[in-house]
Amino acid sequence: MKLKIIYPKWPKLKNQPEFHLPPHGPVCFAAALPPEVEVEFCDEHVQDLDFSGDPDLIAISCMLTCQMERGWAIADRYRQLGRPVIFGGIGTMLHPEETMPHADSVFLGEVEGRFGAVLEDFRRGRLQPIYDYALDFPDTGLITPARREILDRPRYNFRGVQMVDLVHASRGCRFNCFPCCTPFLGGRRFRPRPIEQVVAEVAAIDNNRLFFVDNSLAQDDQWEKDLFKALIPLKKKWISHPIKDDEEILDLAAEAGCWYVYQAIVDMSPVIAERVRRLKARGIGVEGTIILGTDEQDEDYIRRFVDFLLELELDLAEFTIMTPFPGTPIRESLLRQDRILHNQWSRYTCGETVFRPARMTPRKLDELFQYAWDSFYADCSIELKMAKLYVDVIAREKADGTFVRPSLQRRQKWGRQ
Ligand code: B12
Ligand code: SF4
Repeated sequence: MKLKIIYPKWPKLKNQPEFHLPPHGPVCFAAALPPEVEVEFCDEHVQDLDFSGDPDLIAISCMLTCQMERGWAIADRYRQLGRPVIFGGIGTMLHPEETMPHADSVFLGEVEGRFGAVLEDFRRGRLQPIYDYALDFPDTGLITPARREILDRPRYNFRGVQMVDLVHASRGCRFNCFPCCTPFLGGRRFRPRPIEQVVAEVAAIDNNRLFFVDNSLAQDDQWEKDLFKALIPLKKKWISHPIKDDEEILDLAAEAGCWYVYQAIVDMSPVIAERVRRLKARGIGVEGTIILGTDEQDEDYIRRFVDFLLELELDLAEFTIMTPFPGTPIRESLLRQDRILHNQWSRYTCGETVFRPARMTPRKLDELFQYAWDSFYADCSIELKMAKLYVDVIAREKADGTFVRPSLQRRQKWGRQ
């Protein structure tokens, strides 16, 4: 049986240089397929989608809300060509009713241990319109290493430098932050994978630089310490979402190769400033993720916030506009207050205002968003700041003997001259 997996293109934030990370949902989905399934993959960000060929089933994997409209258009075209289509992934879980008219089947939830039965239904001509496992989470021990070999990996580079490979050590999140749909999707319970399985997967990835896409590693102190201790011998360098702000855990993270973290900067408090200082004191870089447009922010606040961020000496800052995605607490609240301007999903990119802010007009928030990007990078461009992070990691790799020259890396890994 031939299955074609497609990752539709989404609109990128215009303030960031365009680079593409390898998608993680499709390669995890592929890993859960029975071995007899022949898999073809197209990531529209780096490959042209070819509608010819004779796949038996089209599987569309969507992660973002702003990806859905492209996913639906692709599905419509394939169905006109007589090819059946199934949808899955995070975006699909957030937009199931709207997806159903474009699909033969919609799969909601995590796929491990579940997809064999779906394929059996397909073979018998009994594919169900919906498979709803959204609140029924599989045992994380069933997660097998992602099938990264289906990616056209040389295409994931930024100006010749290979991008990080994505991996995850856990699912779910104990917290319920206002702009986030993760607890709605993955549940309010922390679900770690067995550490030995994570370490085996990480060790086998032929890339020294990784991104742990876990929601937040700061969920269970003992697990976090055990994970970092187990990673130390591998000498990998990695990026992650927040880690626990605890002296012992931070020391272990640094020793385990933590390169930089995405740290939400939610206010101008000394607590945040100290947290950033503790990370940087250990050589861990910090990319601040900053949401603009919350109800307490007015124009003056945002301008002072940008000054505060500059004083923090963050390595990078990513500004986004608060966006009421389905499944988030903030959407519920804005809906109750009738403050959502529209549901044109391809505009839900976090790069434009789609709601009525409390203390300014939508247009003013768009202007301040641009002001924040421009001011933060006025003295040093984002490209240069990114390059500095790479210079830093290369220095560390040279120090511990794990550095591979990019040209050599390409020859060794992909057999190209
Ligand atoms: C990795 C990631 C990214 C990467 C994506 C890299 C890439 N090439 O795709 C990067 C860093 C680029 C990214 C960017 C953004 N992201 Co993001 N990201 C994530 C993150 C952390 C992990 C997603 C993931 O890989 N999960 C692990 C995989 C294994 O799970 P999965 O995809 O669900 O796949 C499983 C199943 O769904 C199923 N499955 C998957 N595909 C299919 C297909 C079929 C047919 C079937 C049957 C099953 C199936 O199988 C898998 C195994 O069970 C999530 C948060 C989270 N933890 O989910 C946010 C998340 C998806 N991102 C989010 C957001 C908001 C963004 C941004 C828009 C804003 C921002 N800066 O954060 C930007 C994009 C800005 C822009 N317009 O340019 C939101 C989604 C909001 C939304 N509704 O659109 C999330 C949920 C985080 C949140 N805070 O709420 N992100
Ligand atoms: S923002 Fe991070 S910590 Fe908060 S609910 Fe989302 S995943 Fe969990």
